[in-house]
Amino acid sequence: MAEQKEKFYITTPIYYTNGLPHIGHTYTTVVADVLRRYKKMRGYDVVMTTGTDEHGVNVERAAKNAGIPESEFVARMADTWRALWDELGLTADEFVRTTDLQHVRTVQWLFRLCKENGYVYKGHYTGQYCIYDNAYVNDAKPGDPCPDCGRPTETVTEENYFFKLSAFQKPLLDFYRKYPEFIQPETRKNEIISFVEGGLKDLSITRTTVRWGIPVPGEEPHVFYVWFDALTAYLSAVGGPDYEKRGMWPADVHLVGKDIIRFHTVYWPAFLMAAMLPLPKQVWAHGWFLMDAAKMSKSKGNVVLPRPIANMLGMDALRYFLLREVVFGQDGNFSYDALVTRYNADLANGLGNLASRTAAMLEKNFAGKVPKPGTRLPQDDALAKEAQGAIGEVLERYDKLEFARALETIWSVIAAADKYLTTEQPWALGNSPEEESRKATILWTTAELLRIVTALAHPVLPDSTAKVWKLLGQNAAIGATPLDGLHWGQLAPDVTLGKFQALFPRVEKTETIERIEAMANEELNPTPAAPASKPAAPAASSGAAGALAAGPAEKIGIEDFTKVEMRVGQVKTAERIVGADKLLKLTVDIGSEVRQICAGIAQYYEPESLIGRKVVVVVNLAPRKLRGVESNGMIVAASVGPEGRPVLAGFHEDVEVGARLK
Ligand code: ME8
Repeated sequence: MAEQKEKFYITTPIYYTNGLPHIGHTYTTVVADVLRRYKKMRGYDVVMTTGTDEHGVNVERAAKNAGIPESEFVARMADTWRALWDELGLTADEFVRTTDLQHVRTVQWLFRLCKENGYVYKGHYTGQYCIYDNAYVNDAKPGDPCPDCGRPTETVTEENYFFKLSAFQKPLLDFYRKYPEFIQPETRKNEIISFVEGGLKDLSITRTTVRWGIPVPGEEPHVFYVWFDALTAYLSAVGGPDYEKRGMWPADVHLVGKDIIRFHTVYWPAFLMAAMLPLPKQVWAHGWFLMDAAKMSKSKGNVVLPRPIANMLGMDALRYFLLREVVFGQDGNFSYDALVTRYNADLANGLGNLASRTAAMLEKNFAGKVPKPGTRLPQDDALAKEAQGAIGEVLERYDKLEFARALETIWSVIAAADKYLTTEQPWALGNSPEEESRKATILWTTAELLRIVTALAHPVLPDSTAKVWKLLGQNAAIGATPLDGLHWGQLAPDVTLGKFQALFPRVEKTETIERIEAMANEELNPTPAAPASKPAAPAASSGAAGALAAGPAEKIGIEDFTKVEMRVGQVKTAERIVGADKLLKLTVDIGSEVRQICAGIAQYYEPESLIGRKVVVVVNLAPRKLRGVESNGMIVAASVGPEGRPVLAGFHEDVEVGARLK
């Protein structure tokens, strides 16, 4: 009889649908995917859930702005999120939407259980409310303005259902004590314990002022308020009221960012205790990826998108960077510079180089087959010992979600192999039987080491390790390789190697970053449709100077032309941007204001030569960031010659700064 596998249930937060996925959301989802792959390789029956949080005033508002019904708006957004995860290879087993019928039923069922057990009562909620935005303003005092529209808030009282959170202070503290591993990392645990020790207030869990939500049965117009609805998604994803049939609940780990830890470690266990349902085993709150030392947000214009990075360097590179760069649990800065540096150093030079060297040497010396090793020398044994020792260490680190350290260990084994090859110099050996035998031992040892690091790195680098696996002639799927059975010495001689496929070609940093940024800008501010209608005037901003399709552009009407607002500007200051060879940072007076604009002209214009010069500026272009520097507008230039040398547009007569071009 087949052995019953142990289950492992992982969740990511369900993400809000009023925005698009950025690197922060990608981070949590990547970690969930890594854990999912890892646990599978450890023999677990794994389910990973992600999804979308689709109710609330923000969605009501966004749908209204888009001029479509809420249901259509959220359906489109859910499709966008799901499609992006699929494109990035982050395929969850369950994708839960809070508008799914199963979820609606589960929320209503959980509410009924809490109510039947005496933990829900009707009361009145008083808060500051913005009648223009139809939203409560948390933490506002009477008279405070609405943070969104700035108009004064009003004090409003409405009937709500309340959850008796206050009754759970002691049960929660007892629970944290009994299960010390419930809140991770440790530092967050202390924070939550002192919050709960400070006393818990009952929680309003329904609203009558919100329309777009799950109705409280028989109690219309009450709808469930955000967290009672959202948290329940973890349960509805694996069966809802019938969770026992699926056998996945309770969750083994809820992965979340530190922003929402309180909801997961205080509200959620309290709701479940009230309903007498099993509690999740662990909540793991990681830190934030910051951009320019601030949390990413679309309104700040500092979001980093995953797709351009995946397109340029491959998704494996992004996964590796996210997990290797920052200790899981801590905050970290995102920088393209660091991303490309790691890519070249660790992936191109590290794993990629070891794989290609090994393949080339085996091809040349052993006709593309794994050789049979001869007599081992102490240095071969030492390397074997190091690789074997790493196996247990890496598994232990993955188990503790210490991804950076797991990768560090794997990469130290790769470094040891590089050193071994440099010392042993198999390429310098001749063709005598002794030397052939020595060569066979060295190359078998290297190939075996490569097999081990490949299996260990697979959860983080699924695509590239699958290629190395095939290269090593391993036919079984790498993802199904049991890590518990992995040990030194399993590489059978005589196996025919597969075809070598390049893994991580080295890239040039400046150019790569510029291309990633250009793709990101295009994704954030798409050029309006019509492929033939590339800008008619070559643009010197954003490093996109030149590169224009030469053919005739599609005709546009005057109304299209007048959409582009061009004005005479005068350059006030100009300087180079460190690390960006092609860009200059300018400040330009456009009459009404002085703008900062980046222009891709650094290779052709000395900054000093531009000061005082009158240029043509497209002033109504959405602001964007280039190499982390805000660019608010675009300078017009002709694109000359095959390399598209930018030549700035100018005037032969004196023109007034700020004059509009028509
Ligand atoms: O809070 N760095 O959804 P959300 C790291 N719908 N992680 C980040 C991040 C950053 N800069 N930005 C976002 C919600 N995240 C609720 C959740 S769950 C029942 C309901 C990740 O779209 C991180 O996991 O605002 C964070 O907790 C989550 O996205 C917030 O996603």
